[in-house]
Amino acid sequence: MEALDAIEHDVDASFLPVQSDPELRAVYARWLGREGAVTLLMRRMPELPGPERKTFGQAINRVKDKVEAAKTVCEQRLREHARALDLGREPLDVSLPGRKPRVGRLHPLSRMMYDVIDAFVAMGFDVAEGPETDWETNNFERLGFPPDHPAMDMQDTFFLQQPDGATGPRALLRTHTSTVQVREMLSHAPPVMIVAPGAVYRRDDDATHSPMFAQIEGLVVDQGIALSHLRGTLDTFARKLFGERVTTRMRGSYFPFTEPSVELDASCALCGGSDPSCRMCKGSGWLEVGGAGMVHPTVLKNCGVDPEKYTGFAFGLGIDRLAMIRYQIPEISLLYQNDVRFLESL
Ligand code: FA5
Repeated sequence: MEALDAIEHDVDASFLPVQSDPELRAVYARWLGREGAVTLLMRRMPELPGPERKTFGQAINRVKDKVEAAKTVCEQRLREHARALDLGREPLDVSLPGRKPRVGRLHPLSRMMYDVIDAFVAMGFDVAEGPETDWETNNFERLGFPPDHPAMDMQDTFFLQQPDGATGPRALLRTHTSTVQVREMLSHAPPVMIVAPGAVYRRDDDATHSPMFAQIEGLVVDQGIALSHLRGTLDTFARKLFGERVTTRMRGSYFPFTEPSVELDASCALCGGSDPSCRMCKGSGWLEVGGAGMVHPTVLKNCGVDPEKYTGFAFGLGIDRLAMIRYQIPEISLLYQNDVRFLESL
């Protein structure tokens, strides 16, 4: 009974330092586990004579109840403590909207380029490609540029650095996709009917000129090709791209590699020429989209094609300008700044 009294005296205090569930289980086992102090005393009950056994049994039960009660109190204390800790933490606001993954899509210039290619492919054109770095012979000489032409000036064209002591043609960043005309005619006998899209480079920089921009070249060479074929092709193209309302017009112009040469204008897709204050066409009713013409006989000859037998037309359209018309973009640099807010607004 003395041992039991001592236990009863210690039970409450034994649970006080408990801070965790494992500690709780250990203290509980100290009293009521298989080798616990109360359990061991209980095992000795049979040693007692009958009447004493009963009194001792009652005392043991009282101590057991005390241990259980202390355990319950301790559990409650641990739960409250854990909850208080939880509430004290930085709150998790489950009502905040989740972060949506951003959905990517084609850049307006790529969309424009693909649509232009599709329009020509539907008319039967093949797609050809040329390198962005090329020789000045392909970019200028074979296209009939005289050696002193201002376009070949360092101020207009990005030349690649020559290795020391190098002679022969210089390499440059092509200034137009007309290089592909040369490459195509040198590698394929007529008939030729291709478009060649890609990036080109010039020392240009203003609201409608970018140092890097995209063009698409067209070249058709065969027997009996006439200016009327060029006109019909570009008219069909403009209507496919901008709708039935749009027509094209040709203005006389000059390129060393075409004769006659023309500038191609598309009628304004916005006002159709009816609004003198239209911000797209500035009231003229027309927008310049590219250059074109009949391939110069000298160019055919330079590229191994017999000009007595074959004729051809060529055109070069500015993809950026077409995109500016389609999306009504006032400043070409917006297409290259990759401001997602602007791109998403198109
Ligand atoms: C040429 O580049 C000729 N190679 C086009 C050509 C091809 C004529 C075949 C005849 C036969 P031009 O320099 O005008 O021509 O450029 C053609 C188009 O490219 C322009 O109408 C314009 O739409 C676009 N362009 C020219 N420079 C820039 C620039 N810096 N930034 C954006 N677009 C430009």
